[in-house]
Amino acid sequence: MHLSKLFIPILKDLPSEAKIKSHQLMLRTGMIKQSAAGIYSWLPLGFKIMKKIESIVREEQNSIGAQELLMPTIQSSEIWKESGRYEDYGEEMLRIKDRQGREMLYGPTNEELITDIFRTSVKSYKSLPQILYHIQWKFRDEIRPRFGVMRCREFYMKDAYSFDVNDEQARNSYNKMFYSYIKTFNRLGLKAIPMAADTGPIGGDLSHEFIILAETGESHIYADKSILEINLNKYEASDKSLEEMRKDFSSIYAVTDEKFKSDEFNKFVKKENQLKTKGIEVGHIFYFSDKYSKPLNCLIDNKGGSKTPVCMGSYGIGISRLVGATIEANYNNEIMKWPKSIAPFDVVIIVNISKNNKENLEKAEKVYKELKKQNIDVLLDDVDENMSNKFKKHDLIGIPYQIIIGSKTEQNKYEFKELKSKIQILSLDNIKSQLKK
Ligand code: P5A
Repeated sequence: MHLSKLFIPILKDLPSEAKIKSHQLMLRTGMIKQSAAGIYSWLPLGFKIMKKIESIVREEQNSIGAQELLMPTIQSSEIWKESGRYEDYGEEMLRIKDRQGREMLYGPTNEELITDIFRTSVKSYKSLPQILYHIQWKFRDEIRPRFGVMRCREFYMKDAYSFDVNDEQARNSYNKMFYSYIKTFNRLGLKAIPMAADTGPIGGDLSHEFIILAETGESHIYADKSILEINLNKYEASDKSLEEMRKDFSSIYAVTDEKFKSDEFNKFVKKENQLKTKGIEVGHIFYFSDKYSKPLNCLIDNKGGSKTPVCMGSYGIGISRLVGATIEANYNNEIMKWPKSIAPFDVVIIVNISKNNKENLEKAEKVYKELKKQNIDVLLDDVDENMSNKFKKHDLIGIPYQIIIGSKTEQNKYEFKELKSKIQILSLDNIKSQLKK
């Protein structure tokens, strides 16, 4: 890609409506554009990053055997009346009437709809366990949408639903998802802490929020630092080992402000181990057994021949929120550096073309072609602009590696830099192998 041809509407000034750094950066680098309060268009740069996050989430869901499907955004109110949540959900639910006067809604979540799909198809314990998921837009008419994509009204979520024959197996599904969440966030370059949580309008008695540390987060968190040290490699994929893992996490003090009591904190956590900071909820998982299957009559034949409501859990990841959360975790001192797994490009060639320097541009095009041949996703900054502006701009766009082609470069050597580190002078082969690594 050539930057001169890309649709990246960069803003010169800090947008005044944005209060936190992720919101500022996303507007400045043209990742999103607000279309109404809490509703955004995703422009090419932001969209590309969100899609990369989505693919990692999808790969990890598939790897635990979850099956992808796609449910619509608009739902009928009937099933919500069956579950009893139509009234309970209150003003956060966007209610719509179609031309026949039927009550519809823009789904804030999909427990009812997936239960309806499941109840008409699966009848026997023999086909369980199953996990189904989709990645789809949700709408919640938040009273105060703010902080850009962090708390918006329309947002993109991965939501999965597990179906099991009994409580014990349902807890195994819960643990499997718990494990896969920690792995997913690691791959996104984030350290997420699972914390026991309240269940709110989703319901149930077992629930964890996955929170990443960030000063600008909306949740206050209180934890024992040792929770950051738990090594996942210790655990195997067996039910027993995953139960152990969840217990190990749960045995270490980690709560958000809803559950915080200072006397308990001081009793259970040594002074030097106390971690008091803020965080962002990027995922939330729930086990609620028959809360939906019972009223919606989603029954399965169990081994003994009788019918029982299927045991269910639901598991969410805020994919659009993760774009902002990753920025909060990685943007410091006017420099953003995307984790390599989700960076918008692998590397940018920054070329000095002031005074119409044709020689530099030709050199840059050659390097560009070489890297493309190696399947490296490269951006060529061929915009006619002075170098100091270019550097400032790329500090914000956050592509993790830069090749700088300016007056200083000697024959067949290039300035190569990883963001936030020193420049190296390297041959193109050397650069290629570093990027490949
Ligand atoms: C779990 C999946 C649920 O909705 N039902 C299906 C359950 N859980 S949740 O905690 O309410 O949401 C899951 C994740 O979605 C993100 N999220 C949001 N992102 C941006 N703006 C919002 N207004 C918003 N609300 C929820 C969060 O990451 C949350 O963990």
